[in-house]
Amino acid sequence: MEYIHRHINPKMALISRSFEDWYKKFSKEEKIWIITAFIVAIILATTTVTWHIFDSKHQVPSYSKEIDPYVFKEMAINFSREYNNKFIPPNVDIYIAAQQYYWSVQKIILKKNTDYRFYVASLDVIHGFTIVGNGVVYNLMVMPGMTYGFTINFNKEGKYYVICSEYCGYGHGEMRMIIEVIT
Ligand SMILES: [Cu+2]
Repeated sequence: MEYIHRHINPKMALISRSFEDWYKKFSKEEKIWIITAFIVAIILATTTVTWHIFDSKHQVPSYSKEIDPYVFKEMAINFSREYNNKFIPPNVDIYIAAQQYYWSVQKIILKKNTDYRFYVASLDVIHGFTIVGNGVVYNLMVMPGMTYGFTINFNKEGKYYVICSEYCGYGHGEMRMIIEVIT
C-alpha cells in the first residue's frame, strides 16, 4: 500500500481506502465521483420510468398474444387481398405476416395524423419488423407463435420502409415493404 501511495498521484487515480483509513473524510475527488455516479443513476432510473410518457408512440407492443400461425396467416391473406397497394381506412386494423422472405403486403397507404392498429406475426422464424423513414424508427422483434399489436400514428407524409431487422436467412435483405403516408 505504501508503495502505491508513493508512486501514483492520488489526484489522478481512484485508490481504494486502506483499512486504516476508514475513519478519514472522503477526499474531494472521491466526493465528485460519488456525486457523479449518483446523478447518473438517478437520471437512468427516472428515464426508465418516464420514457413512455414522452415517447408514447415508440413504446414496446401494447399487446401480444399466442396465436396459431395458420389462423393468423388466414387473417393476413384476407387483409392483403383487400388492401395491398391500397389506402387503408382509419378504422381498419392492419394484419401483416412475416415469412421467409417477404411481408404479406408489399405496400399500404395510410392517412397522416391517424391512429392505425397493426398486428404482426411470423409464420416461421424470428423476424424484425422495422419501420424507417422521415425521422421515424420503429423496431419490433417478431417471434414465431406470437402476435404483436401496436398503434402507430405517422405525423409526416412520405414514404416509409419496412425492413427485416433480424437475420432470418439468405433472403433476409429482400424483405421490404412500403408504407406511404398521405394527407
Ligand atoms: Cu426476416
